[in-house]
Amino acid sequence: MKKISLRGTWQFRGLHPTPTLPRNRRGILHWMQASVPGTVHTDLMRHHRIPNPFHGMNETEVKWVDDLQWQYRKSFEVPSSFLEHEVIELVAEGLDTYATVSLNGKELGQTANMFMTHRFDVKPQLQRANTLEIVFDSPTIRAKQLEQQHGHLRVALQSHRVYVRKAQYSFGWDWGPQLPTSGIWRDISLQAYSYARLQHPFVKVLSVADKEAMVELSVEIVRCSPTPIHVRVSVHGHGTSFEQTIPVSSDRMIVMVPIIRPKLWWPNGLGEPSLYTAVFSLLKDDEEIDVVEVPFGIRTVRLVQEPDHRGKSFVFEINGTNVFCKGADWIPCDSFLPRVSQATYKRLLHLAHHAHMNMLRVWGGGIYEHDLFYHLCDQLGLMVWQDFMFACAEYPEEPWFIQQVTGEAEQVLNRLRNHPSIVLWCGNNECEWLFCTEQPDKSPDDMRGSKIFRDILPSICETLDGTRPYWRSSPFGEGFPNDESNGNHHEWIVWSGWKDFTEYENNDARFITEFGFQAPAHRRTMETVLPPTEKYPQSRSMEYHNKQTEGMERLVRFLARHHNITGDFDKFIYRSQLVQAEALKRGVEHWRRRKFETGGALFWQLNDCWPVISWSVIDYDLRPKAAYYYARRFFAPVLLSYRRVGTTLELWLTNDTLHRVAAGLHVSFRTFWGDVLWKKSKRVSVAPNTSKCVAQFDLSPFSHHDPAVHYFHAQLDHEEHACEQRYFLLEPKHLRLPEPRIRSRIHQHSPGEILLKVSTRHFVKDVCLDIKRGEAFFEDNFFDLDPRTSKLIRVRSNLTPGRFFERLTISSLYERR
Ligand code: BMA
Repeated sequence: MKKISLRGTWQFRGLHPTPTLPRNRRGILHWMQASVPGTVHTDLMRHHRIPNPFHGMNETEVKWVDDLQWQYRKSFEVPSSFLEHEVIELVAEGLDTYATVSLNGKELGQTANMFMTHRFDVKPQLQRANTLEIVFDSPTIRAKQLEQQHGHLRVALQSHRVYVRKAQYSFGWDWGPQLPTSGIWRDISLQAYSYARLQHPFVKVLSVADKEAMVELSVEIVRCSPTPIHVRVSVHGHGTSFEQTIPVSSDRMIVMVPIIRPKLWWPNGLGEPSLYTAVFSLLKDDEEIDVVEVPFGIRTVRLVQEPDHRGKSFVFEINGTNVFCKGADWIPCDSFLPRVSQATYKRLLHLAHHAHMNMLRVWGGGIYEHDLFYHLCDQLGLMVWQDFMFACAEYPEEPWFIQQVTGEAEQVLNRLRNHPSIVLWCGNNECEWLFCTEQPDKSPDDMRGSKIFRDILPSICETLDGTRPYWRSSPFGEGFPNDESNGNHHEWIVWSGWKDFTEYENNDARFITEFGFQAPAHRRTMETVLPPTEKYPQSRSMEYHNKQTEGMERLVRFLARHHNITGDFDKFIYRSQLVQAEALKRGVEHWRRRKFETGGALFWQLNDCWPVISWSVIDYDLRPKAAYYYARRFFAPVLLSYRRVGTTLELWLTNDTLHRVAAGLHVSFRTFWGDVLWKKSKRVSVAPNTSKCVAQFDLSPFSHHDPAVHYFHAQLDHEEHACEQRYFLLEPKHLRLPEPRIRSRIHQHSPGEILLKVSTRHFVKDVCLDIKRGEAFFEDNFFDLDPRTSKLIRVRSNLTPGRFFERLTISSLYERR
């Protein structure tokens, strides 16, 4: 197969001015240079025809953009040899969304689904010199027309969005701006072949045992001539080397391949995510005319739902082992998708891996992610809970819509089913839950669109995959969709329902796919979008960068509950981040103690699509918030945690490893100045993959000590999984912390890496390392330091040690009284 890329420089212009087009913007009706893949908004920004919509409140000023029609065109030449192929197609991997595609003045077709790849036959039209033209209709106007025609459905946020097969968050979400884009958002090329091409390769693992795994390899052959051809199939990796060549006699070819002593794919923390490679080659007289390479993994997945005293369990079993799922929800990385770089995917997923996560949920209001996302998840052992792209609404059931959804789902399955990381297909985000909350007397089946999630999607998953479970919605279960006794659960009483995070400890749900707490982005990230006079907590622009109704009010309420309120910008950000961090910690520690009564805890949300105050733990500029570093500790394979029951303090040890953990546990009661008033040590031991209470003691004897200056400290002495945990008797705002005297020095350095040593005389809480300018990634941060201790922190930075040290700032929680 031959390919000519059509990426790069195009031209674009607006068509048919609408009343909303500002007078001084009429210049956009003339041709300008465009960049493909791209969006209208990013092209307009490059020409200074719109301001950066992320900045200040500019979002409101670019509203006219999505009311217009936009025309894109590219002129190009193709070599005559290319024209000789029997089949020539234009392959658009992503058109956002309502596009009319024409080549040399002849219409090739129209599209209405940004999630699909579109192929157009261009053989009759293609010449040496060509002009390709794509006109995009306004997604907003088209959607509103459809809504008028077919009726208003129950929808959270903008109701017309459900009529468009377009990323739903682009119409605005409670963490994202309203920027419905248009454009050629993924790759576009001409593809030509003679004889045949390959499509839809599938490596299906049929059985797995220690001695042998049986794998079925199949591929479809699209033929355009009867010339004899062959397919060569090979499999490599971990000592396996298989190859077979067979003549093509039908449009689908299947080979069974036994893999001896298979190296299994394991989630992060439980083993290596081993991968094999399958290669399918199409041969005509020994010449390779097409080839596809498929990395794959060998693993089993089962969603265990067994009746028990409380309802039904909800546990992922991978390779026969129950796995407690730890991770977060994933949203699109930008409002303008084509500018998300490979580096961004790598960075975010490596951060998730570094924080001991083993599962991410690709949330249904975004996109089916790029191949790179899934490849990285495969390589890093990050399991993926994959939603189909429907969120918080009823959806149309008209045949034209069902047809769109069917085509889309088939493509998704064909593209993604080879990834071992994907462990579950899920129908949608919160559709049934919202429906049943608003109408308690109705069942999920009464919801418009329910047949998509109940019948259509599961049957496509079964036909085209059949190797992993399908789940109707997140959340879903028997009875009420968000029931705690069975199925999965979203916990939003806390935060959105105004309840404080202590409430998590009363939630005994079986698998948590969402719960969360907001915090602002890093100061420097926020500053990129705040006008110079608005760098204070409650400025208009700052509040504008929180898309939840009463988001700022909640931030202030929970800040006041745990910390001293402050109008200082830095302190406000720092302390709100600490509240978020503590909130997630409380939730996860509780659910991990319940392992496997609860089968997993994924917090809302990992990342952001613009600089914002949101539930994310890594901001738009990829700077981790305090909660990220807390996550790295509360997701660690071995976790110590406290549980307070009346006046008893329990210490729990949660062991996610597949080995018994036996170690010394040392607990003490001390002052912030280092005096130890009481201590106790004992040997504790926890069986593999379990959690248990390993110590408990009565708090009453300690009650005569000043709670503002004393704390409990527990430490597990273990070679590989040492960990510690502190218990404070008061909220942070009421602690009387000593004035910090933190010392730091560079312990060691090598190119790109600095080892920083920080030490303290007195107790310091939530030490925050930062730099004023440039970039540095601190492998650990937002940690406590006990009196007379020090800590080594690895820092990745390209700054020279001198520069780094000059710019280093160290703060901690302390208020002069
Ligand atoms: C859930 C999610 C999202 C939302 C988040 C925060 O409802 O599924 O729709 O952004 O909570 O409110």
